Formats: sequence, structure tokens, C-alpha cells
Amino acid sequence: MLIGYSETETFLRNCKDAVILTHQSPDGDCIGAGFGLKDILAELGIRSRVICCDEFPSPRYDFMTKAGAGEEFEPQTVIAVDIADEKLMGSYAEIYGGKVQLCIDHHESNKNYAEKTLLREKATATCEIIYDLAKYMGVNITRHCAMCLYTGIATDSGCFRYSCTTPRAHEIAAELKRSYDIDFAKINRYMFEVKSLGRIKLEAKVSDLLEEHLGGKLAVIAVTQDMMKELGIAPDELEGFAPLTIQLENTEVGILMREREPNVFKCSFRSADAVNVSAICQTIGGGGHAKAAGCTVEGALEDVKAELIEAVRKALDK
Ligand SMILES: [Mn+2]
Repeated sequence: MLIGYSETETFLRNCKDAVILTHQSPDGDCIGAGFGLKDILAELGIRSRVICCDEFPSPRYDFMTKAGAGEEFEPQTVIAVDIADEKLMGSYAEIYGGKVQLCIDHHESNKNYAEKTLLREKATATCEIIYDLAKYMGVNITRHCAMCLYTGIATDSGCFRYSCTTPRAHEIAAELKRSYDIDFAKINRYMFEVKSLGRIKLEAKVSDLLEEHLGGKLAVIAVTQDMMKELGIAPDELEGFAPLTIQLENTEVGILMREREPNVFKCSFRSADAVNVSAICQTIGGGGHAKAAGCTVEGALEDVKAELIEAVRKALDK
């Protein structure tokens, strides 16, 4: 059931404790939303714990996570942030599937799997919704919370560059900068500029790795486990790599395939402009936003690639 801010406030004020779930392959938005919401609940005297089936990447997100995910306890309330589909809980879907009472999300592909869902499809980031919720509730925002919420908005908007960046996102960033004196330049540097040597070496290979399909309208980059092993990088170090697939002129859709496990590919789609890649991904079991979406497909590299190319071809033919 979809709910608004008022019902969300009632729900949160009445919960005794909560576990806050973030999605697999955690990114700046779900980590920021999870830890930001934890801070907000703490202001209300409600204990909570932020969890994820994968480890939170370190040291990139340490400034948000190192304050502690919270003690272990048997939670009475299960909240999901930035999770459009129970599948994206990864291995935690077995434990928490069918048990989420409140979901706060901004994906147009949200499956409405939770008892109650606060969905704002136009929001730049889940962190944008959490900020507005805190303001609506009149809850104090701590400096740590402010850094978390800024990070989610900055990362999901590609540092305020993508078309999903709302005027509200700029306003919130301005409010956070004004009221909390957060070191946004340092956060942006760590989110968008600092990389491992392996990642820099991989970026240097992009011109070799980039494949053009469908007359150049589709570009694909596949990064296999062997390549990551050779460069000494983990899959989470490929965060922010997908936009490179739509740099090439005339490309309409870009796909980054990364092999999470042998023959299991996490595929991140990006749209340069008009093509709705969320709609494409929904035809192959995924989802997301119009210009940034994804899916996970199992199979041999060439088979998976052929399936993705075919799905894009169908969409471009329409
Ligand atoms: Mn998000």
C-alpha cells in the first residue's frame, strides 16, 4: 500500500526498534539513506541496525558506516530503503522476504512488496525523501545524518549532473551546506575522483573493452572476474563506471556487465537521452530508473550479452 509522509511519521514514531535493510551491491544512496534514517530514529529514541547482505565497501563509505551499524537484536520492525524489489535484498531475501513493513524508495519499478511504501518516483535519491521526511517530522538532523543524506543525493545525481536531479536536490544540498558545514568537496572527491590503481588501469583499457552494437546505438563493456582478479579490484570498485558506456558519441544505450560470481552478471544500463532503460530491464527481470537501471543475468558471457543486445534492439525498434 502506498502511503504519504503523515502515515510514515505515525509508523516511525510508533515503532520500538527497527532493522533497516539496504540493497545488495550497496551504493552511496542506500548506505546514506540507511545510516541517515538510523540517526533520525536515534533522535526519536528508537534503536535500529543497518544491514546488507554484502559488506559496505571500505574505505570509501567509512565516514558513514564507521559510526556503527548498530547492535544485534531481534527486531520488531523491518524497514527497507532504496530497494525496489525483494530480489535486490540478495541472500537476505530468504530472511526478510515478505516481512518488510515499511519501504522508502524512489524507483519507478518498485514492486510494492512492503506492507506500506513511501514512494517518490521523481525524487533524485532515497536520501532526498528521507531529508524531507525528517523536516516534515520536525526531527533534528545531526551532522553525521547530514553527511549521509548529502552523499546519497550527490551519488544518485552523478554530482548534480543527471536529468534526475530535481530542483529540490539542489535546495537540500544548499540547506545541508548552510546548516551543517559539511565538507561536501571532500565527500565529492571520495565519491567521484579517488580510485584504486586497479580501477585507474581498468579505465585506461576502456577503449579496448568498449564494444559497439546495433550500428553504434548500443555500447557494451564487460568486466569478467578474471579481469578483476588480474587488476586486483573488487566488483564494488566499479561503482560509477557505468556512465562511461554512454560517453561515445551517437550511443543511445550503454551497458556495463560485471561478473559478480562465475557466470552471474550484474548488468547496469544507462540511457543517453530518450530510451527508457528501466522498461528494458523490466523485460529481463530487473528495473530501476528511466536513465539508469539494471538487472542480474546468469549464463555464459556471450549468451548473456546476446540476450541484452536483443532486449535493447526490441526497445529501439519500437
Ligand atoms: Mn537510489
